[in-house]
Amino acid sequence: MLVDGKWSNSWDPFQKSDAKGRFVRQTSTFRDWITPDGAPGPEGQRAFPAEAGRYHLYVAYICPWASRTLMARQLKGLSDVISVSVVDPRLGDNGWEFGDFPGSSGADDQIGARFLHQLYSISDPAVNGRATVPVLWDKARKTIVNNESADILRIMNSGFGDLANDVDLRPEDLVDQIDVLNDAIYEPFNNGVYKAGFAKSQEAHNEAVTTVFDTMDAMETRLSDGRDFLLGDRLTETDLRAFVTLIRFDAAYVGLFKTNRKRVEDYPFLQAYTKRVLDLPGIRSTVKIDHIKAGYYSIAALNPNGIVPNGPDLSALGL
Ligand SMILES: N[C@@H](CCC(=O)N[C@@H](CS)C(=O)NCC(=O)O)C(=O)O
Repeated sequence: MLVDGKWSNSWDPFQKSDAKGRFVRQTSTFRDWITPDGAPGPEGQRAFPAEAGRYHLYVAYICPWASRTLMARQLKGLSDVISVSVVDPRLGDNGWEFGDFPGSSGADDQIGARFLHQLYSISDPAVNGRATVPVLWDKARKTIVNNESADILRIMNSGFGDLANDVDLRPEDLVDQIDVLNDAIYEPFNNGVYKAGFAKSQEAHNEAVTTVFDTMDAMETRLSDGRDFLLGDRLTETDLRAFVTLIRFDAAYVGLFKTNRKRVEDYPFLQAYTKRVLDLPGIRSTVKIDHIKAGYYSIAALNPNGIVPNGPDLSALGL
């Protein structure tokens, strides 16, 4: 992690945990915004103007949070407006690295960084904390705009004006429902699988696994009335949030994080929903199962010998 802008090799590979052994995720550091004309963001955030070719997104295909920003970039028609770099899927002693794993982008073409943390310390020479993906980078000012995927999703949804299409992932009339359901999914499910996997006590693991499957059961029930998406017939940011965890579940979490009471494949409505979202235009390009497996199974704290399972068979999803 970064301490006063310097990379420290002694970062805790087991992630942070609280007194009861529960996994704790750190909060994001860079929270500026992008708006069509550079006027402040929706909550008064400092903002920079939308311009084609000015912003760059750093992602890892293994990371659900990075992947949801990649999905929004596709769905909003921003793939020619915002360029992308993909880091190697394996998180090493130096954090995320620009390397030559098949499907990664190779050398960094913005500042010639070897490691992602260099982008953080160039942006803030006194930065503290982990160097996480996704990162939304401003090529003009050579600095990070934002490293919080929830913000980046909203920036892409409404910050690029005419440079983006008019798909609305956060329609005004659904905002309240979106926020309620986002909360019902984030902690118990998106983060819940990590809490299950990185738990340092049986009690913390059991607690997390229960919230994971309670949330999956609730989503299955919600979808069983035949609706296409979680909030009805319109795709919203809530679907992107659910999808990124669902698509990793059988391939990685069931094995590595031990969330093996059931697989997504065992839930008929959730499985069909996962495929429906996967089949939306552009979305398959954001899902790389080889990166997901290589990345998660390289977490030495959970898998010391680094063995990557051969399966599972994901052909029902066309993967
Ligand atoms: N709040 C961040 C969390 C992102 C995050 O935790 N990314 C993970 C990968 S999934 C990461 O980069 N971890 C590197 C590390 O912890 O050192 C967001 O949603 O954008």
